[in-house]
Amino acid sequence: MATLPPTVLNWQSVFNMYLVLGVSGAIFAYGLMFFYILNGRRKSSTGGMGVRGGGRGNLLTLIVVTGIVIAAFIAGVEGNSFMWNSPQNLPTLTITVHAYQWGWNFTYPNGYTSTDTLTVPANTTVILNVTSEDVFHDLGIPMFDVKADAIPGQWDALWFVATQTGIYPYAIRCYELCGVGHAYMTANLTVLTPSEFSFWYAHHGST
Ligand SMILES: [Cu+2]
Repeated sequence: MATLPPTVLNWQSVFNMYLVLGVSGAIFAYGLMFFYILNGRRKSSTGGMGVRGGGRGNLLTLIVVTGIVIAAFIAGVEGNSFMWNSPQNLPTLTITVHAYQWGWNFTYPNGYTSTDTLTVPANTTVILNVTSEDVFHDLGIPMFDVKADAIPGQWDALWFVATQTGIYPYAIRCYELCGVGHAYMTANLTVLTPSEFSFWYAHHGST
C-alpha cells in the first residue's frame, strides 16, 4: 500500500487532534454536569442551599477550556505552517498556473504549456504558483487536500507530493464561483514515475 501524500497526513493529524480535544471537552462537560446534578440533589435533600463549591468547578472548567483552546490553536498553526514549508529533501518541480474563464494553463520551466492535464512526477515536491488572467478563481486538488486562490495581479502558491502514479480525471477543480463555466473548470492529473516523467518532459520541450 502506497503511503498517503504528506499534505493529507498533515490534515489528518490536525483532524485527529481536534477530534481528541472535542471528545475530551464533551466528556469533561458531561462529567461536570452529572457531578452537579448528583451533588446538587444530595445537598438540597438535606435542606442545604443547593449547589455549593461551584468556585472550584469554575476554576477547573477555566483550566480545561483554556488548555483545549491553546492545544487547538497550536495544532491549527502547526498544520497551517506545514503547508507553507515544502519538503526540501526531494527534487522540486515548479509550475506556473494561469487560471482563466474557464480553465487552467500549466506552464513548465522549459516553457511547455498544457491546458487539460497537469503531468507531474511521483515522489517529487511539486510547487504550483497560481494567478488569474481575469476574475477570482481558486485551484483545489482534493486528493492532496490543497488549495490556492487565483487572483488577477497576485500570486498564491501550494505544494504537494504525489505518492502514487496514475491518471486522475478531474482531480483539479475551481473552488471560487467564477461564472457559468465554473462547474466545468477542471483539469486532469497524471502522475508518472520520475523516469517516465523525464522522458515525457524531454518530449514536451520548449519549442
Ligand atoms: Cu474558476
